[in-house]
Amino acid sequence: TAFPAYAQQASDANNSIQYDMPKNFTVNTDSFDFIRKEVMIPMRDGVKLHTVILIPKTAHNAPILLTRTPYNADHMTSQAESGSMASVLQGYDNMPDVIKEGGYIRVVQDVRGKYGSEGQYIMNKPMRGPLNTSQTDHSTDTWDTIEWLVHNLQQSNGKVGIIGVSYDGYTSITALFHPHPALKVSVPMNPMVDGWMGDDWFHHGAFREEMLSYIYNQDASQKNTFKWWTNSFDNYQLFLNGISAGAIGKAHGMDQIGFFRQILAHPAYDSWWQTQAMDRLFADQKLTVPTMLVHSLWDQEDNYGAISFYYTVQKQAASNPLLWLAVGPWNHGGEIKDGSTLGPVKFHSDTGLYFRKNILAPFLAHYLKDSSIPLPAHVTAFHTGTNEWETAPALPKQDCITNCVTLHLLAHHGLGLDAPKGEAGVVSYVSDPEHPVPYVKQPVITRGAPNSEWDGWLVTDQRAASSRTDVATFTSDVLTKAVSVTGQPQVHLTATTTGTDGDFVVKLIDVYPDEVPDQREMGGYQLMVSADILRGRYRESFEHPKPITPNVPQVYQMALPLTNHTFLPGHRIMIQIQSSWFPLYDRNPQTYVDNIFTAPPEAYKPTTIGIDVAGSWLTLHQGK
Ligand code: PG9
Repeated sequence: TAFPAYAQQASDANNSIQYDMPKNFTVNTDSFDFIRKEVMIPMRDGVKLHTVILIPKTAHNAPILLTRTPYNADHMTSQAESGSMASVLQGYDNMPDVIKEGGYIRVVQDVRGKYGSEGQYIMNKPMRGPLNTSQTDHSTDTWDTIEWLVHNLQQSNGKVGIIGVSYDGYTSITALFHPHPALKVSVPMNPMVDGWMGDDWFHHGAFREEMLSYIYNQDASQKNTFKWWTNSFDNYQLFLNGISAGAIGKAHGMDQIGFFRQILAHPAYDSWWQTQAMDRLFADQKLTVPTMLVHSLWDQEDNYGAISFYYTVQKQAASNPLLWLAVGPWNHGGEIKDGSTLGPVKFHSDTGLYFRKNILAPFLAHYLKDSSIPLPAHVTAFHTGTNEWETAPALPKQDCITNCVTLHLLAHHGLGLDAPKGEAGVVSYVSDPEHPVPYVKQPVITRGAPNSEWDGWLVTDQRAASSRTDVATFTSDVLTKAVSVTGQPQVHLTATTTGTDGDFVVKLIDVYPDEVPDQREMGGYQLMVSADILRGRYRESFEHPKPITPNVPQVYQMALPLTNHTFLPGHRIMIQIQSSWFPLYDRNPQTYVDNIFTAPPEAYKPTTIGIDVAGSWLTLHQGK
């Protein structure tokens, strides 16, 4: 026979049948430009973590780029049927241009309990402390992994960088707690930092119902075998029919999932959430590893974390020499892709490539390869509207004291840049939970499913909302000169409601001229540049919710996500206010109940909202 060894391996001694599959197939990698290894790295408690290592065949004295992920290390390192490292490393967390050109050894590890790793998965595993009295957390797992890598990869120079988007940005932050000495750099990109305050699970107390499918897929099984199902093509209908997020989760059997049960038990910002918010936890740590945070201006998932973590570290020292920030006009993780456009918005250059080539690559190379390579500026941010990169030694302070731009709401739906001239007035609308304001046009298709608008919804045209009677709009005159703003818009809203609870969504919008000759489809476009939601019961305390007294004016304050934008001459500035953003956020019944996750159908009642314009404004820093 032609292949006696294989034939023997694949046959059964007890009969004459020849089987097809060898016991261990060996890939012929002669023509590959890398060596692939799969190892089970032991942690201090004996649990072994599945780790994929790609080593360029030319590697000698090469640094290591590590990612720790719940998203399948095998899949993330085999994106193409190819023997080229740059081809197999496409996609999530992988910047093949940076990795290949830099000659890095690429290491991707499954976190505990996901895919090939042993142990138990916990969605947001608390760091060791009151909520985790075991001997391990993500920081110890990173430490143990780095210890193994630097002792077992002879081709390495003993220097490790950790990098990743979102969840893997969160694990890059956990690596900064008691870091291994070989960890020379961390790059948390769009990291999940505080799941209650402004990242994946809630924003200021409003629950992100669209994330139920994510929790189901990630947490029902180790290898995401069970996929979220729905009998409604339109999530708007699914979540409307299901009443509360708690009831919908239960109807999907999600009360079997520990993280879902925790969410139901912790609707407010209690110590359970506070003691796992990475920014709060890091407040009493010291940044000892050079770190570059990466933030996207239109991040549909984690538009809070990077900036909040940045300010936490900045508070420890006036200008921290080990802290960098890169901000670009991307969606969640968009910095690793072509960043020339986002939806219909054009930036006139590939901002993703610019970031990787001019900011990320030299930063990594400086600390991992050659300290003579110049470092980028501590803050590099893309300015939208004018479409230019800007650099600065630090971000402006969160609150604006001097050189501020204040946008005042005016009666009759106006918006003024100057202090209102004693103009009092109330703008009212009816918020009906039976007809909540959709966050994208229907049908609302599940995140990740074909034709879902999820990835780009923050740049969708807001005209669909401003034409509704339950969205209050305030619009400036046509601008005769540019208005440049930067920072986190600070919202100060004074409003009444006829209910005892209610949500307030505030959106800052750039209204394009009626005609845009070089891009006609942008004529009159309403581009949201920053927006967020506040659940009214938390207006005085995130930890201790309180009913609203009907018909008595109350102040609602929140900081919106970072913007860095110029409203150009010929454009108008708009603020939209509404009381639902559905089904991105679960509906507020508008009648105070102890736990909205279990609100009964009869609690959902229409209310009339009155915005007191004299007591309502939004403040930003003046931009460059
Ligand atoms: N935004 C996703 C996530 C991060 C952390 C926790 C849960 C979800 C992600 O893209 O990884």
